[in-house]
This record gives sequence, structure tokens and C-alpha cells, in this order.
Amino acid sequence: MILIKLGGSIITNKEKPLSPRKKTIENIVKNLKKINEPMIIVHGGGSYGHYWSVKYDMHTKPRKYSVKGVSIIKNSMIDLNKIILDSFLKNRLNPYCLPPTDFMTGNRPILRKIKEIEKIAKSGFIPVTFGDALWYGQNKTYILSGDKIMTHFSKILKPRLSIFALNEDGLYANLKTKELIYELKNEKPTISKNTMDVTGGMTRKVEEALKISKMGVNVFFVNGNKSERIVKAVKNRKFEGTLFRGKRNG
Ligand code: IP8
Repeated sequence: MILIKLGGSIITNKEKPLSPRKKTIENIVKNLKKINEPMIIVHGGGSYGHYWSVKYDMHTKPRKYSVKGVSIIKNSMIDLNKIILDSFLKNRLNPYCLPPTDFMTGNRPILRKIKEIEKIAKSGFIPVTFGDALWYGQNKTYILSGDKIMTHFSKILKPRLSIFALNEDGLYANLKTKELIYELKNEKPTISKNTMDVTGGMTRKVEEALKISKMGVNVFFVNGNKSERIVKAVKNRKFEGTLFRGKRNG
């Protein structure tokens, strides 16, 4: 079982509101077809969910946000999700759409539901879920990042590996020279701030990747524009990207 997160900046053009990168999505899906292993897909919000979240000032902290804003954000995530699902079907993959309301209560994952998702994946479907605006309780709502979903799923399902497909080759030791870090050893890298991402962009991704690797699961950051690298990571071929090697605490 493997988990794959398709980052919002790879499946959409973050510079332009509501603009899917259909060719890139298509290429990724074609490569996913080469993976003969149960997998679960999580995707981000990109210029859909994040665009509206910024507009309605909605964040990950549970609060009383604009009701209209929450509806619009949720609607936009359905639109983006539909584009991904359509691409899967067109390429003869069988997606099983799972909005996070299906396995979250407030901000807590529902163990029984998530274990069921593994069974769905093992029966030939590809469960597809996404970051979303969610009901928290007591009239509060919040944004659940797809990166957080990766951590919840990793903890409960202990996948063979968790992959984050990004719009970059991985983590860079030096942003100017784009010198790639092939394996991140314990240290926490410094990351430049990203203003359009309400869930924390690369900083959040690294935080979640470190948490997942501490559960003993290998985490890969790969460039989703070169989606054959996702397949290489899965098949243990020459790997290009950043590895967070899975190890237990200590
Ligand atoms: O892009 C956030 O998901 P992420 C989704 O995985 C929304 O952080 C609604 C902004």
C-alpha cells in the first residue's frame, strides 16, 4: 500500500485562480497506471481551495468563519476533485471518491473508516480524497490540509511509502543553485515563506513528512512534472528527489 499526495501547485497553476493543469494531471495519471500496488491518492487545493480560502480569510485553526466562504471553498474543491476523477476514468483507472467528511469527525480521523479505505484500495479501487473546508463543531469550521490527511493515513495504515508530488525536484540545500538534498538527515531545513497557501505550503509539507518518517515510513518528495519519478520511487529504481528515511524515535 502506498500513499500519494498530489500537491495543489502541481495539479493547478497557483499563479492564476481556478486554473487546473490538465496536461500535468493527465501525465501523472498515466504514470500511476504503471503502479501495480494498492494506492490511495490525496490532492491539495492549489488555485481552487487556497484561492477562496485566502479570499474569505479561512485558515486551519477552528473558528467561526464565513458560512458563505466555507460553502464556496467546498464547492471549488469538488470542482477540482472532479477534474482528477475524470482524468482517472478517462485513463481506465477506477477512482473511489472520498471527501474527508467520510473519515473525519471534527479534526479527528475515524479509525474504523480509515481502515475501511485500505480495504477499498486493496479491492481494486483507487480511493481519492483531498484537503477541504470542514465542520469542526460548535459553529466552527477549519481547513484540513491534504498534508495532514497524509499523516493521519500514514499513522493508521503504515503504508510501504508516502510520496509527495511537488512542483519542484525536492528540497534544495541552496535555492539559488537548486542543489538537491537527496536525503534529509534529522535536520529541519529553512524554508522561505509562501503567502498564498493558507495551510503553510512547503513548511507544512516538511513538518508532516518528518512526522510520517518518525512513524517508520519512508517519505519521498518528487517532482510531479516529471511524473515517471513517482513510478521510480515506487519501484525502487534510481531515485530523484528527497528522501525522509523512515525511522522510529531514538
Ligand atoms: O492544499 C487545502 O489542502 P492542501 C485545501 O493539501 C483547501 O493544504 C481547501 C485550501
